Amino acid sequence: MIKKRLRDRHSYVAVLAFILAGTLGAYNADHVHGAAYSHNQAPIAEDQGHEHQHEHEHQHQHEHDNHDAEEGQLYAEWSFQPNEAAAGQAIAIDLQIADAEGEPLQKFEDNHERKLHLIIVGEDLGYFDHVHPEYAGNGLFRQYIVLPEGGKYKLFADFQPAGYAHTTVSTTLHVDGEHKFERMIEDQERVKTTDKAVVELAASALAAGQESELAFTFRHPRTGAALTDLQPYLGAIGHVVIISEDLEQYLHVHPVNERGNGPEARFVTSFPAEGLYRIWGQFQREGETFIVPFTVRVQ
Ligand SMILES: [Cu+2]
Repeated sequence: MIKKRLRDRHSYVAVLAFILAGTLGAYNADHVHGAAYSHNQAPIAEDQGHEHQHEHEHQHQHEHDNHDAEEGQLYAEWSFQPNEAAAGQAIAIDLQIADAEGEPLQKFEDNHERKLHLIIVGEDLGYFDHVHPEYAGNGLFRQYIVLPEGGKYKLFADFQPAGYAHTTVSTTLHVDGEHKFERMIEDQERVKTTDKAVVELAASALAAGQESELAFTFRHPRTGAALTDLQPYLGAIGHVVIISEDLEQYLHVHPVNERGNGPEARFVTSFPAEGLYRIWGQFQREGETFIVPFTVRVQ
């Protein structure tokens, strides 16, 4: 068993990969090339993104959870079918979550209308997807995905079992197929255009360890008028996911002004280390969600 530690602000939660006896047969060592065994390498990202929001809204609950989590250990096992994943083919992702004794956890708190958020990114952070696996009961979440290209992907799942701290686990998935790696470059202009909105990002204090505010402003793609018709997506004006170029840092941030409709959505977070980061903002308008990626350098 491989043991890694999750560092939360108030607590340490050990996350261990555990292997269900019944699934051992599926993970033949000859197939390590595929997705198998990626549950053995589950580095845990610090879970800073949620904290700001919780500080404002759920402080008592959060402290209580952290207290409980001090004794709490989680086991998280990822598995994939088929073992040798290929571009363009359906892949079943299972994530089994259990307690320190290996008993499946039963109850998960809703966080922004979902029990578990799964983010899938390509190694060069070009590909991004945000999905919500179905809870099958007994601590098991399942998601089917089709990845368009080959290469290395990183998966981050964040969730909060009842009585535990908010937790992020991650793994790596290798997919057969062609892919051209494109190195990220910092945006010179922080303006992105989609068919739903022109989105401008203003970021203050892009310095490691400091509180940074990310303010997104929305204008109509044709008229340029300030938009005030953003719709709530998963219970908030928007959702922001931030991942470092080295894929080590994962932040899932919720807005300061949860209930707004535009023209601005503000988020507060803290980048844990310097370097390049990609920031994806997800918003909804006219019944459709849209995603805007930005690349910033943190000093
Ligand atoms: Cu989500």
